[in-house]
Amino acid sequence: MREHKVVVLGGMGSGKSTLVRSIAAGPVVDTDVANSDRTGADKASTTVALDYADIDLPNGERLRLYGTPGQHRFDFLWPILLQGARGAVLLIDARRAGVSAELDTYLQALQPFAGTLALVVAVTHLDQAPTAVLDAWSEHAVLDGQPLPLLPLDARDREQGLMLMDLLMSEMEAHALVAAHG
Ligand SMILES: Nc1nc2c(ncn2[C@@H]2O[C@H](COP(=O)(O)OP(=O)(O)OP(=O)(O)O)[C@@H](O)[C@H]2O)c(=O)[nH]1
Ligand SMILES: [Mg+2]
Repeated sequence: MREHKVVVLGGMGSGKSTLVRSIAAGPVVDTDVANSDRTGADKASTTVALDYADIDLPNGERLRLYGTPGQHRFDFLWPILLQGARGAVLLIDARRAGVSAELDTYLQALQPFAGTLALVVAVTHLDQAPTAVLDAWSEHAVLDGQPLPLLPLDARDREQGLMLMDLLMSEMEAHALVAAHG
């Protein structure tokens, strides 16, 4: 069986823990505590170390899925969690002001991983952001000069989560081919 380590990145409240739980549909390790940072995101709990789930996909492959904490004081953790990962999902909350700038910041930070990491951008909370402009944001979804897939996602929806993982795995395969053959 093939195993893939996949990391979920993104700001506070973008839906990282929710996505891990939706896809797992079973036991999940989480480290959520009561959220005292209501300016960061107005929700009851926040992740302080990681989310983790082992997932057997319908296609017979196994995912080791890691969600990162979104609070900036934990930024030091995500390069650690990215070690050995070949795929990552970046969640962007459509309700935030300055989505394009947020994308630029994340992708700049991910630049050192570009050679080994396949990346997909998923925009969440679109139902709560009537003025969202996906096309404009897509133009910012570029890593190492290559356009990245950017798609809408409701992190609560298991089917959408599984489709996202499917897409990520084809990106990982394409990445591996390029790495092997130049
Ligand atoms: N309406 C709506 N709610 C969503 C969507 N995606 C996720 N949510 C909700 O938004 C919240 C996201 O919370 P978490 O999953 O804890 O977010 P997180 O990214 O893990 O946050 P931190 O751990 O604090 O960094 C949950 O209440 C989800 O149910 C969406 O597309 N639409
Ligand atoms: Mg979380």
